[in-house]
Amino acid sequence: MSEPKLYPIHNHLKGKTFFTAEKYQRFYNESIENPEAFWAKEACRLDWMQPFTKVKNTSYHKEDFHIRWYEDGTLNACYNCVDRHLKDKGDQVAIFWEGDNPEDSRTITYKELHQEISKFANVLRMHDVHKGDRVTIYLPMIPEAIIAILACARIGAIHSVVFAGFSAESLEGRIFDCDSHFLVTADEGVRGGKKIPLKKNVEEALQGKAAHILKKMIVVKRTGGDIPWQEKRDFWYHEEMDKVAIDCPLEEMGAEDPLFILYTSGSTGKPKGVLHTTGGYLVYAALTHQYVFDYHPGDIYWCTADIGWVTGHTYSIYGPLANGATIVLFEGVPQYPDASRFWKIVDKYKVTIFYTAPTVIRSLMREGTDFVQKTSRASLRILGSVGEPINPEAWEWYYDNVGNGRCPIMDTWWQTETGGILISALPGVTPLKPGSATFPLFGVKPALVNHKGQIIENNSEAEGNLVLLDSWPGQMRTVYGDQERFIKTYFTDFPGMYFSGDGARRDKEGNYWITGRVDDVINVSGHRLGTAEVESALDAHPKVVESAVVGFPHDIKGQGIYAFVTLHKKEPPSESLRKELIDLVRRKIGAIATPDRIQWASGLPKTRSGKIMRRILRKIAANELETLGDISTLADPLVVDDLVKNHKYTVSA
Ligand code: 6R9
Repeated sequence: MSEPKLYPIHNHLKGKTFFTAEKYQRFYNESIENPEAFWAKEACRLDWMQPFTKVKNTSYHKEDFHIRWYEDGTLNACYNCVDRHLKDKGDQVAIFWEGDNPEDSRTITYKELHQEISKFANVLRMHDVHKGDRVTIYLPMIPEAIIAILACARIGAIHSVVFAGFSAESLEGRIFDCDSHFLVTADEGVRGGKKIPLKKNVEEALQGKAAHILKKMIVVKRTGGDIPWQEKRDFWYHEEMDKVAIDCPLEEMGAEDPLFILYTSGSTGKPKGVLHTTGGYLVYAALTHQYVFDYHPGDIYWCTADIGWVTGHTYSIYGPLANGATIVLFEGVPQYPDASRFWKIVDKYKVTIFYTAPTVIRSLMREGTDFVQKTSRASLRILGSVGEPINPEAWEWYYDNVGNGRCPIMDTWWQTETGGILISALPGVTPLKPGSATFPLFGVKPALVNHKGQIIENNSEAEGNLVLLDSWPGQMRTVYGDQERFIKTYFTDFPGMYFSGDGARRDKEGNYWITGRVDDVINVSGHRLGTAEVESALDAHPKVVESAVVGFPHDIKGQGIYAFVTLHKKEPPSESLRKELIDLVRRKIGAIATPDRIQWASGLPKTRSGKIMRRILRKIAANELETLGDISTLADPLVVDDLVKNHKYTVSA
């Protein structure tokens, strides 16, 4: 591999950022040598009701497995994100909301946000929602989404946000899994000028096993479109908000009380309910938001992630609001009305910190630089990237065109499970290498291990499975309702360590380069999908015998979805069947899971013990037909000839 280009620290940032290289090193060493002292000090950034006396109490060992941070402290996350700012920042804008239509916007101050949250928290209580209850939130990117999330936090209810792009069936599974009696949705969402039938999806979700679980819902009127309605079960947001008082007392929460559940895909079975708790998560969210983005009062901060993903939780809501920031919340898409929309929003609100995903950058790159160049973007200071490895071409385009060569890019590596960023550059500290997430943050101890779980020598060049050797406060605590699955998924392949499921390389300076998932998870436009989920959707079609799904390199999405499908003998493949299968997957999971390619397969390559050899399928999907590797262990090696032949037709289809 050729040496990557190095981007030194910008002169204009020197002396102005929280950290210098020397200070980072000192802090990092302290955090590793004495985590107790480091995390005790850092927790003071929050307001606690009862101060904690214990800081870290964690063990990754099977016999005595536990993860607890600040366990005897109490606090309220909503208080920390809103109430405590009222004294000095009541009139400061908390949210600049920009609608899908450029003419729609709302400005909400901290004082107003506090009132709305308090009222909605009272609405929840009026409907019998209390501490520990699970509330499903299925909302588009409107202020009510943040209001609902923080209202749950205020009364100690556990929110489970379901991405508004997920289908009725995905929603049903998530309501069922966490036994959620209460839901908040909108009549319809609006994105790119199109309406999304949210309430209708909810109705459909309630046709099946979730029907007897969900008792009530609140509906925000966003478009006023026609929707199904059931008296006594469905309530309008605006009507309920008129019935309640403005004051809402806070629930005192233990640091280890659950804050939220967020479902994410793994390599096996149904999505897992990742559970985060209150104290450690919020300390970690606030710290990483402040340091990674060098956040200072006065910054206008915009993270484009949807609230349905973890980035939307930690870096659109909890982190920035805990730090008293002014945030931008955008309802729409980057290409509507045209491909300069993001940069127009940057200019309109004078955004200084901008955080997005590589797939967005690649899709805008395709539209050309004119759309960028016709805007100023002079306000920008720091750029961020998250969700998947950023390829150097996209990095350079982002850096040169969006940031005009003035703004460092923080390539941030983390996961739903980690709660916050673990590996990232820091402004003013790290020279940048396009495509590398660079160095670990404070308290984070990454290592690379071989397949036996042996650590590949520290601090030298290496490649292997990315693990973390010790706990950090933002770490997930369990899979909701399934502690065994939690331990099995993350702490069993390599005992005594947290296994991320990612592979990585470390260069001789110690920079980490994430190479992607090493399990059966694919990353489509920065969103995680388990191949097993897509397969089980395809297999549900009566004409399908079995299927195997793999990722393949995709110019815009990073990875595309390639499905090999075997039909019953008497069923001929057809264009209409291909469409039916695509529709089926969209209906069962959502549009993000749409297969890009479906290849008809007379058989799948299996070992004699019946295991599908995905390695071979990945090669075929990627069109690397010359390097299929050893196929002699297959039960029927001839299957491969057939697949290779058919691949040609699939790609040209
Ligand atoms: C935050 C988020 C996590 C997976 C993760 C990895 C990939 C995220 C990345 C990255 C390379 C980065 N990933 N950030 N890969 N460089 N900067 O995306 O959470 O949806 O749970 O996905 O995304 O593969 O394991 P989540």
